[in-house]
Amino acid sequence: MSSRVSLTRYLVEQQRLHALIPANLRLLLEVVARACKSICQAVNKGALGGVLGTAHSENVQGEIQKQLDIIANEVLIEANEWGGHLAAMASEEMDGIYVVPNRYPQGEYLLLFDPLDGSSNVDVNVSIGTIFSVLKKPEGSAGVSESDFLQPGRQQVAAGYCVYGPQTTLVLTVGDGVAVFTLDREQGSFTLTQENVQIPPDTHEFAINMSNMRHWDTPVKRYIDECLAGSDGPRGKDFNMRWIASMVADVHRILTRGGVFMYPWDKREPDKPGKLRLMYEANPMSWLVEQAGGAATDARTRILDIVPGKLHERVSVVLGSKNEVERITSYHARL
Ligand code: AHM
Ligand code: MG
Repeated sequence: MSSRVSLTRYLVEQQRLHALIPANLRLLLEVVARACKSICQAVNKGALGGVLGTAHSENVQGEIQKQLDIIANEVLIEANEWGGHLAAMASEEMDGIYVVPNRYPQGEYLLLFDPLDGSSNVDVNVSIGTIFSVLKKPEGSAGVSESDFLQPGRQQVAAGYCVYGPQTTLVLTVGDGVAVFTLDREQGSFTLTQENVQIPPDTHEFAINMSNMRHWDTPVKRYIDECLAGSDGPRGKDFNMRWIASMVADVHRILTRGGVFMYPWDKREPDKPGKLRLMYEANPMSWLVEQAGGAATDARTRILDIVPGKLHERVSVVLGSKNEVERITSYHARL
């Protein structure tokens, strides 16, 4: 058992080796992990906890909130507000930023999260998860405001997700590769189960919501048509398709065995750049994927270079195995 590495030990040793995890960032990551354990318990109770179903409210994006969306959001806020490591938080489930109350010390970090991604899957018992991104509050700014959050994803200092599936798995990067921790339910602790995750550059698996096909832009349709043509088509090989409708679960599969995930702009809502949110969905996932040797673009440019204009900004997403992402991006460039 002595060879088991807990999340705490991993963070301490990474700081010793690479100096990327100062004490307050370690505290932040441990608190987020603890909050994920609480969310996991609420998710696991399901109908027994009386937590399934809608909350009969809408979030700022006009989406119907599930009871578990609200519970997960509260768990993350309550866990993080008192530690002195944060200046403010932002969430898919809150209109504006949540500034750490005056009764607690203010820290130097900003935390963004999607408390329960894929929550349309909650009631049907399919994997869902929590996505998070950590930024540093810009130096010299007095107080904290929404504009402090509007930094490109390449400035993240930590990012990760926790997937609540057959196993509960926390996946983390601080800019030195991707590490995976599995929740040991008996011990109640996250244990390191994989380091240096690598996404193979080539794949024969794609993930997209095919029901939107008639709304896609020409390059997206071309790419998928070529995949579907299989060994008889220009790609000369057969492709497989997966779509879980939980970004965490789809990205976790890609980190595990490769693949490409797309949620592109489409003609249903032409004024919106895409469905997924840049700051607490696309940015953390893009950094994880890049850290694992993959690539992530909005079909034209690197997602991590996009400077957000607002907190809940949406973006088109293409991420995963590098050669496929580059191919899809090049199809768009030729337009
Ligand atoms: P959510 O954050 O409200 O759960 O929405 C994001 C989810 C992603 O996890 C997933 O990739 C996508 O929405 C699925 O969308 P669709 O139902 O259009 O297939
Ligand atoms: Mg989401």
